[in-house]
Amino acid sequence: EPCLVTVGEVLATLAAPDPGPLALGAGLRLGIAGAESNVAVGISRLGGSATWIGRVSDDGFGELILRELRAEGVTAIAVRDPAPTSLLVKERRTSTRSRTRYYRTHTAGVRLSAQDIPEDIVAGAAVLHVTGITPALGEGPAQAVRRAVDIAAGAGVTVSLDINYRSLLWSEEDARRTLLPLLRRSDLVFAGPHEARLAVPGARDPQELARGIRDLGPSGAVIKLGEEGAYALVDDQEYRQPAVPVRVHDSVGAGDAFAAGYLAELLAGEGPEQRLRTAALLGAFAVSTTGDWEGLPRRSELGLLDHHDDIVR
Ligand code: KDG
Repeated sequence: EPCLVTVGEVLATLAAPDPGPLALGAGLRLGIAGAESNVAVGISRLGGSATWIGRVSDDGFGELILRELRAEGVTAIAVRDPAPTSLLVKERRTSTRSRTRYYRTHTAGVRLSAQDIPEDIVAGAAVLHVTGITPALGEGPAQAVRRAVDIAAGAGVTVSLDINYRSLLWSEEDARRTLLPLLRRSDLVFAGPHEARLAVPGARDPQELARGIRDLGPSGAVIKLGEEGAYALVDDQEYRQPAVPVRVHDSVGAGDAFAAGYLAELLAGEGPEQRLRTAALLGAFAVSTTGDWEGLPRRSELGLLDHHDDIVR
């Protein structure tokens, strides 16, 4: 069975369910999230096979992470580490404005190193998916991602990169310097327009951005345009995918969901049109539900957003 392998960090999330300042003693809901594990869960929900590689603390949050991944059918190849789990705190400052903060120094996930990457697992995958978040976590995680890409490229495994720029983690200059060499060795790149401009500074529109990425090496470039859908250039063919209209509830995780939909269909042997349709649907599920991955659909639920009535009876 074709499998996707991904490398990254899973964090424990502490999210305020109600709007208002944390300083007033908000209640916090405990969960887990991570760009790469979000993708793995999305693929697994759609019936695909996904393996996540990373470091997991031996604390209670680490146990939660392993239980959740197992419950979602994701194979976790976890190096256990005595350091604590990283935290992502989500404050809902007002009903429409959220603020996030990372507590991510000296934690297990950021101690990931190149030795943690099992060669046989990566070389045996159909797709290796990485994001620009993990290389931002430090030299060890950056080397781990480079090692995974080295193994995959050497074994003819399709390499997928979501640029996923996080300004809280590093500067655009540092991101460009670290991610460009990875991008050049990728087969497929996902990026928003701003992220794509890190690699193709002069480009003005999605077409130019995608062509610019293609000219750096990848045969597939998918530019995510939010409410305007997506523009893709795959093997020199252009594709335009409209977004699925939904009421936005929590937009975090939309990009990961989009990548999961695209990659699940790639694993299933579908062409770019079907990949982009499922990608747009998963993005819509992610933004119209709470949490990064919790609301993602099973295959049998993909038609749910086609219903025009609010309640399916
Ligand atoms: O893409 C969503 C991620 O931002 C979130 O799950 C946490 O991986 C994460 C990060 O480092 O921002």
